Amino acid sequence: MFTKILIANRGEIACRVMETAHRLGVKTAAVYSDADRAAKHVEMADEAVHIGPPAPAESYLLGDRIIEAAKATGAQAIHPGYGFLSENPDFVDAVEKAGLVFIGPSAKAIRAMGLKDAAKKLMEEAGVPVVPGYHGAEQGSDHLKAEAEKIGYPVLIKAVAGGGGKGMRLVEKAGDFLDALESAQGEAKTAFGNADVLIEKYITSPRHIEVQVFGDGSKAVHLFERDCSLQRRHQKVIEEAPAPGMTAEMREAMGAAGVRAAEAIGYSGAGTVEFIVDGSDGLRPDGFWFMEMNTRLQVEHPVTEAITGVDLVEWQLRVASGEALPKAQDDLTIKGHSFEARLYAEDVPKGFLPATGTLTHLKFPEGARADSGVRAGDTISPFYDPMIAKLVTHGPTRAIALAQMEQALATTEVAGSVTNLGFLRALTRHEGFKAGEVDTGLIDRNLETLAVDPVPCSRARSVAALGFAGLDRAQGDLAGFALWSPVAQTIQFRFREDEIAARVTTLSPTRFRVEIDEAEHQVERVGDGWRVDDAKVPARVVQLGDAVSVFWSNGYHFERIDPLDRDAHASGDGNLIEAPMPGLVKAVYVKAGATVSKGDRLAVLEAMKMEHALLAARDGTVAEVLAEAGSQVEAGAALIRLEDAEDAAA
Ligand code: MV4
Repeated sequence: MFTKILIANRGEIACRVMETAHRLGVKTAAVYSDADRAAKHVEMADEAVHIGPPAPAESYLLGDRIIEAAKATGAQAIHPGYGFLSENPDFVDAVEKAGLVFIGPSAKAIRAMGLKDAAKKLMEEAGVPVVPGYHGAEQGSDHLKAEAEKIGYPVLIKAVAGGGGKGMRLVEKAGDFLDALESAQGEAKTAFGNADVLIEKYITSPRHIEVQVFGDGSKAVHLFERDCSLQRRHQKVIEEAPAPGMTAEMREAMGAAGVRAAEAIGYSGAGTVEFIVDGSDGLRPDGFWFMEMNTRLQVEHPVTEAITGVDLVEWQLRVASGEALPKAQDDLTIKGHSFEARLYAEDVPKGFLPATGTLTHLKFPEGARADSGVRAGDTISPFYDPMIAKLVTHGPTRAIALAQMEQALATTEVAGSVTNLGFLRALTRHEGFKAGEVDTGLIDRNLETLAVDPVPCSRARSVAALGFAGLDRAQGDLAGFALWSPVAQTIQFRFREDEIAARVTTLSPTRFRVEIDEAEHQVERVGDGWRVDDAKVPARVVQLGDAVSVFWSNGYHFERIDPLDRDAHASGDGNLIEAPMPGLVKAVYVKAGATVSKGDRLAVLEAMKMEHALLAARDGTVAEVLAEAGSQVEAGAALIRLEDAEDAAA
């Protein structure tokens, strides 16, 4: 076994790898960017090396820097995690050239799976079922069209260098083929520098089922399947293992195909063979086809760990250091069912916009595994994936594991950023999902009901009012005396745009009457919990500065209204141009003193791979430019301040 490894990654996966390394007595070295100086993965590591500015291209993607860091710390091996350099064969070559071990497959195995057409051909030769279609070298449009004809419409055109749906076009009929081909080739050329495509029969109701494999460089075993069909725009949302509806026969066939795929390329370490499955008519042993192989440890590996009892990172370290595969196929069995939900800082009602913010309060549930790279007080920055945690449950049956997940989500507490918790919880309550009817279209078909953020009822608002009044916890003896008299106070606060006024009357040190909106509630503090109108309720109050969060199945976040501040708030006259989302300021077109008219372009923000023009909301004069081109800004950051032309003149 290694004595020290370097983890070429950040966030939850860096922490996950270190946890196992430390358990095995292996020392760890972390790398970090400027944005991660105080990050959890740096704190957890035995030592840490600074590698550059926040942008991944200047830090976590700098292979040579990272190899230098490994040598400087005396690490013998590098664990790449997922993303960043994990599937870069040139990095693997460089690691080995430096005399270090890459904890993962060979560069050759990664290259073999890099291009879809070559991978498909290889898999076909290895006896792995592939989607019927054309994946040859001849790329003339007439030839491709004839091949599409042979396959039969509808067909799917895919970029051979593609991934994640890029360069993919669905063609329903022959008349649309040439236009779709041209557009797919154009996108592929721009995105990957390679315009080649392949053509496949279109599977109309696909499920995504993947097989976890593990190789020693010649032999491989599989650790059964995961179902990752609950996706949105190719982003996985909830994964599970095993796959609902899987039969013993089909599992046997898919597992064997996964092992053949891994052995065909001399695979070493943890890998995943992705299959597309036709879910239109139940699962059949002849109804699955190879899509691609991911030559890394995947985000969703914990569900496999839960049902097999195997620590996949432990296996990675043992096999990379020269040990044999820890278990034979016959020694691997499935126990129970597991779900993973990906908790993100994102604004679901605004179209799943990535969010940023400082997590002023963070509490993970009991009874679930939480893999996280952040702690309370940490910031979700715009530089990296905004994942807060992966929550994983494991129960004896699918229904129990899903109920555990619903409970885990209902008792997860996050303040300081919007999250997808409500969306995840709505999914766990969806009848179709509960019945195991998973497919890749489920989320889009139900988006309207899944993506609404719940609004707190007057009972939750009453509890919030007590939080603002400081009555959510026991008062000191002296204060307690004063509160015995039935004093009343009025408290004003806000839920988003909604202004709330509550009248709180203290009936005893622990009992209150709250008049709020059109309602009146009796609220009583009982130990750490609450009774509202004589029913015990699972509410928790967290007060942070001028904010109160009530966690009651969902998290509701309220702000105090400062009466002195009201006027400033009320005058929303468009004086301040703010960043509508986190992003990069691409250009600023005005200087202080400039006269602008309503609708003028003042600046451009690049976010989510698109450019957003920021316009003047009214006529005026630029009082202040607060951002410069090239700077990274958070949502809500003030960029430009306007003032009335008269004010400026005065
Ligand atoms: C397909 C398909 C239907 N038929 N191939 C999407 C991403 C890329 N890895 C492959 N993808 C698909 N390939 C054929 N022949 C449907 C998809 C697809 C999909 C696949 C898995 C999970 C989610 C998906 C969402 C939309 C489309």
